Amino acid sequence: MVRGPAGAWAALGPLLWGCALALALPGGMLYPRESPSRERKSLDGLWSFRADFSDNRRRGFEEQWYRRPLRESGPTLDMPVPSSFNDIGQDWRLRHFVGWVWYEREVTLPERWTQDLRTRVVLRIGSAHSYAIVWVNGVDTLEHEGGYLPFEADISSLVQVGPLPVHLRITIAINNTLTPSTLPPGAIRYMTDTSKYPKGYFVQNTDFDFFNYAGLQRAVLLYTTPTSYIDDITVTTGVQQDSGLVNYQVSVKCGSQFKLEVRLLNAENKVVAEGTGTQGQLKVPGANLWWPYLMHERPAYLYSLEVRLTAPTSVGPVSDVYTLPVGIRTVAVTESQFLINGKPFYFHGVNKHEDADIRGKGFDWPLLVKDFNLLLWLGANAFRTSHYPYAEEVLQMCDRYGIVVIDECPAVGLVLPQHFSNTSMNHHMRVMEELVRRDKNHPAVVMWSVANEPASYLESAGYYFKMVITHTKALDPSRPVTFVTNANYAADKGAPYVDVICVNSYYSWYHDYGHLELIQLQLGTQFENWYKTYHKPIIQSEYGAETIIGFHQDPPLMFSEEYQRALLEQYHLGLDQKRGKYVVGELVWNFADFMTNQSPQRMLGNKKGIFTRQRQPKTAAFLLRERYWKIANETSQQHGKYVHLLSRTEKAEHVELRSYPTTHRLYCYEYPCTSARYGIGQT
Ligand code: GCB
Repeated sequence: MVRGPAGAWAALGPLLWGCALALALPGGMLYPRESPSRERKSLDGLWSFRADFSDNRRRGFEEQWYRRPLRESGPTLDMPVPSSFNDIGQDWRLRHFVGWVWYEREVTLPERWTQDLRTRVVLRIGSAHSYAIVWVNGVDTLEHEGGYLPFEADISSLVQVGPLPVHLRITIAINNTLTPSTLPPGAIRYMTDTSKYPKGYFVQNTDFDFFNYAGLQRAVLLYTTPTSYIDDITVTTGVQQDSGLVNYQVSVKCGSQFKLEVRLLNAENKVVAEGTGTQGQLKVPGANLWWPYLMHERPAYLYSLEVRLTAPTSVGPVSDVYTLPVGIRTVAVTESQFLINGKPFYFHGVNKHEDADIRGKGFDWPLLVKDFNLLLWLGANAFRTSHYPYAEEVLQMCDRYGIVVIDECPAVGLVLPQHFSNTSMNHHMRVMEELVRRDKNHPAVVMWSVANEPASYLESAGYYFKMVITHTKALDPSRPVTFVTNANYAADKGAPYVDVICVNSYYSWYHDYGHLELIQLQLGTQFENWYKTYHKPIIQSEYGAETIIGFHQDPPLMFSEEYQRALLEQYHLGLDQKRGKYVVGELVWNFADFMTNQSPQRMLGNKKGIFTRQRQPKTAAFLLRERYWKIANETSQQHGKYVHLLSRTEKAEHVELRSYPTTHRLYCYEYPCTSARYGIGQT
């Protein structure tokens, strides 16, 4: 849906997104879940690994390393999966390596998987940054371009080959080279001055501010389905009076004879609605809606959609069962509001990165749970997946905890005219197809972001973003679409096509350094200019200051904790003047310090986190915590009930809290006390 002129938009009032999705990709990409008909075998753990340090980086292909075990073609390293390979070893050449790296793992399959011809065996790779080729027992099986989305192949014909136990050798070659048409883009630069550089010396240049970690950074697994199977499910939801509506569309891979049954179960496992056939609408009277964290006393309510396919096949009847978590909620945008379930929603949250010591961008459960505990502690209700799609498990956590997501594709660093070529655009659209296909069913995802800080003032960017955004809306008419801009409001060629203006600014940081007193004025001007031009809701999608934990300076100086705090405070004063008018959110840059390329501007990475890379709070974290709980208290449906935790004793049955506006005694009925687990009583 492309938005018309602001006037016409205003006349239409809030628009609910809610039609069915139309995906261009041939198959589905359901998250591999176990069910009575589906099994999983994790391939996480140690893989054999080798980086191809040959001059042309092609020795692996020339010597066909995939034809036999990797150890036979040379020395290998142990490499943990999931993990980025960069920070694991002691070899600096590996940390900065650009080119092909080779992973290999041998697996023995359960006998049933190889003998039962009604079983389909699938190899699924959560992500491989950035281009990957996969061989199974030396057979070229799969290729994928793009570093942050899953891909998979049906390998049944390779494993169902006879009566013997089947050992699989999975070889994956991954190339982290970025080109002008990859997302993100980059370029290899050969240094030809032989007085300074050895022959053939090259570097990879990028225009984004995070380290280009690479490797098998997410789960790799094998899973099974029956040969007749549920290929994809698409759910959109709506609300009609007090009933929830769940529209479903199921695609199956099987013959023309099949039965499809659909049941919706509530959180107590009771069936609340049933249907048959590949599409339909389930009506749930008195539905519990999916509400964001702190917006409702029961946030993040999830139903389960159980889909059962039964089909006759040549080897007897098979049935396939897949259960999808479903949150019933609506999303809408007016000219000044972002509505969830028809109520104004204010994004008070963070921008994140997938980033940590040692593992780089490797998925890690302890880190993920820690991050969510910090988000809950902070009173954050939202984040943006800056600047690429995050692991699927992250979005599942958001669904479960009610953390609202702006889901961003890896289009960051599009700053040159060639980044807006037709080749780039086609790839960009393809990535949006893969992203929407993967994340369309997450209630937490409320908006797509197609890019971060592109050179949207370029003439070619207008057509480019018109096409990419129109395509994304066609893929998913149920959600608004944006991109995050730092262009001048009068010059931005992409802004006419977005539903929400997301604007980044770094007043008193990248300009007028040290002049905190200018922030309110400059921020006010920024908001007014954007609003008077577009009459669309605005999110301050980045703001922040580089801060070294433990650096103190009062009066505040740049890089000290006091300066970060003071800068944030000035932004907050500016935000408060427009909050409730047309500014609908604020996302601080950044949740935690993160690694970047080395440069004189970055001291062991970007230090704008309110937490360190090790997730310890800087002074600013406490400031934001005060603010977010206060905003939650003012804006939630439980007006006045949310409280800000001031202290707690370790084994507290109750904890003393200050609420806004009164003091409450909070009873923690589950330890540890997270805000979601408090019962509130008035003192
Ligand atoms: C930005 C970018 C982000 C950077 C940040 C910074 O505008 O979107 O990727 O890390 O500024 O700290 O400079």
